[in-house]
Amino acid sequence: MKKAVIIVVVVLVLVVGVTAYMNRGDLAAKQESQQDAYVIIMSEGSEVAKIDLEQLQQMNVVDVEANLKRSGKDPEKHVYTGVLLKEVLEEANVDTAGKDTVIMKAVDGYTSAIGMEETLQDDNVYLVFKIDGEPLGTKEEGGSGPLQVILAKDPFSQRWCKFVMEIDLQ
Ligand SMILES: Nc1nc2c(c(=O)[nH]1)N[C@H]1C(S)=C(S)[C@@H](COP(=O)(O)O)O[C@H]1N2
Ligand SMILES: [Mo]
Repeated sequence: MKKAVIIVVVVLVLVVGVTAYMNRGDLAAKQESQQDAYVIIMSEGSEVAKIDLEQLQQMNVVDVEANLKRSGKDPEKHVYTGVLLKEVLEEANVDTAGKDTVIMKAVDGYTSAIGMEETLQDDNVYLVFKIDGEPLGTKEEGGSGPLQVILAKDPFSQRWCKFVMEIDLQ
């Protein structure tokens, strides 16, 4: 009986240790994605591209006006600077055929989803890096970047993804 208890305790300690060790890697990767300002593009669970701020700045960069609607506050109009997500996917040679959802994951654990149809619209979903002409700033700096996904046509902004880290096509 005593032996069984010891075995259980040892197994639990190992599980906790291994989980902590694995999360440590995750955490390092998260911090790196924010420091180096890049987003990983996944397609059905595997990485297909990695886009950093420098590459993004070489693409078709545009200014877009959008409403930031925070809960309990009046909508605020801001000008965001970035690239249409559709064009980012094209530039990165990511195949969108047969995919119907775009899942975005952020460094704070926030996840939001947008339909592929919306994503393929010409003036709606953007991967942005500036607000009103200034860098978005990181989470630590009280910002919403370095990279963020916005939906310009959405009157609410809860599906926007601040501190975006991963974009997963499914
Ligand atoms: N990563 C991340 N993105 C996010 C959120 C969040 O908590 N984390 N909140 C969402 C909500 S509810 C809103 S209204 C907008 C603006 O959030 P803010 O008021 O925190 O700036 O961002 C959206 N995107
Ligand atoms: Mo919100």
